[in-house]
Amino acid sequence: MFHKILIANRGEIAVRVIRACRELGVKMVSVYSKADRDSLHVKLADEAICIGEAPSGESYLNIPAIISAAEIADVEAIHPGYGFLSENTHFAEICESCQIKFIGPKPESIRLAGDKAIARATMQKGGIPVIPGSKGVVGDQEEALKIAKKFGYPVIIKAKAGGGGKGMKVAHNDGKLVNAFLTAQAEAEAAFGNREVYIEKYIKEPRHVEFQILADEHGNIIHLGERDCSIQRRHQKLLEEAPSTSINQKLRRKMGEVAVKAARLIRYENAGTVEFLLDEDSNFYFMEMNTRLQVEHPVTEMLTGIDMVKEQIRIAAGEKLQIRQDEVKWEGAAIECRINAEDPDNNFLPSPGKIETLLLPGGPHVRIDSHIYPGYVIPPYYDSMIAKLIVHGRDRNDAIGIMQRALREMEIGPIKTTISLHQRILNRPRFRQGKVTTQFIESMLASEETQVGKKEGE
Ligand code: MV4
Repeated sequence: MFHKILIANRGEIAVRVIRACRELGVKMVSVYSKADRDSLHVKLADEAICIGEAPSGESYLNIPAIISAAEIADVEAIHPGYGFLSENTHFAEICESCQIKFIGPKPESIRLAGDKAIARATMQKGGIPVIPGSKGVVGDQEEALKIAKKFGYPVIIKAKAGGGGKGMKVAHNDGKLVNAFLTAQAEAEAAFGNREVYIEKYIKEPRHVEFQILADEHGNIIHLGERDCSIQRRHQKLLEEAPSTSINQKLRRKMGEVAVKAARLIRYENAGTVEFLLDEDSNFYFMEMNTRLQVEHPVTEMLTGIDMVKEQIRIAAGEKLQIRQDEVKWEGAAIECRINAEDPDNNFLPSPGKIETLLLPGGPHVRIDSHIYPGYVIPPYYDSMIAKLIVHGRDRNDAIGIMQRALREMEIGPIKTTISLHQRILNRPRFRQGKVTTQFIESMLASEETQVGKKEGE
């Protein structure tokens, strides 16, 4: 096992990794920007090193500063958390060349998964179901029209270097396609410095079901089941749950096997997630592979009892997986609500500032992963997520009841948060029925607008 590792992140995930290190008896070093001096990840770590100014480009994305900190602190490994440098092939390579273990997959796996068109082609060649569409990059509008004719409208144009929904365009007919195609190329160029795009058949109202993978460096790969992440707004997940209401045990087994096979195809190591789209007829298609620990990993931890961050560190230290696939057991249901410092009643406007009131829920089956404390000032420079509230119940209804109780106990002020939004989600009949698709939030917000309009006599 490692003696000391560096955590190249901030906020709740840095705290989460510190906790795993502490329990493993591994010393840990935090890095922080000048805006994060008073952060919990600075207080809780064995050592902390300032790496730069507040903007993440000068700190949490500053590779020379992070590598210097790693050298000075004499660590053996770096945990990148999620976001920032966690899926940066170049960073993983630099760690390797400095003989610092990157706690994650090999650079080549990050590169293969990061290029969405290559990932798709690799999976298709390996027999993984992918959404019907172009073989690879579509070069011009004539080719785009041909592809659309072949697969039928609607189609979706996606950036090769994209992911997370950036630079996607849907087209419903030939007339709209050309403009959508050119716009997608221009947006891809602006966002990723790469104008290459590919085309797929558009799946209406899909569900987002992702499988958690663990892979050691000895060729053992297992899956820890799925998470349903359909409840998102503008590609930002808000609430995640497991098990998914849209798959049964038979489909779970099938999709799990496919996810493991997908991981094997890119020689995957460490923790990763295989994202699928599920259509109305329960057809599933590979969408993307995320080569990092995800925000919503606690949902899986609650169901399986496996500490995924400890597993990540053990794997990176060269240990073999201790759990076989047939030993993975899922119990009950878990839900995670992301508490963001945003105003859900004002277009999700960020709401940074000082936390004056803080009442956190507790009691049976309630978990909070957070870096906030009374008096903490949420800086305006970073992601607005300030806490994750995770509950575990005997079944889905039980979990919903516990979550409602926990949300009621929770008080954060005077800043605005998404607590009230989650209460609204949990009260929706469609949510109760488990009828969740990626359109859920949009339709909920739209129908609430009409309700308000009626009440106010508009
Ligand atoms: C799609 C799709 C429908 N059809 N691809 C969004 C994020 C990126 N990973 C891919 N995404 C989608 N790809 C086809 N062929 C719908 C989405 C999509 C979506 C997917 C998962 C979760 C939420 C979403 C919200 C809108 C669109």
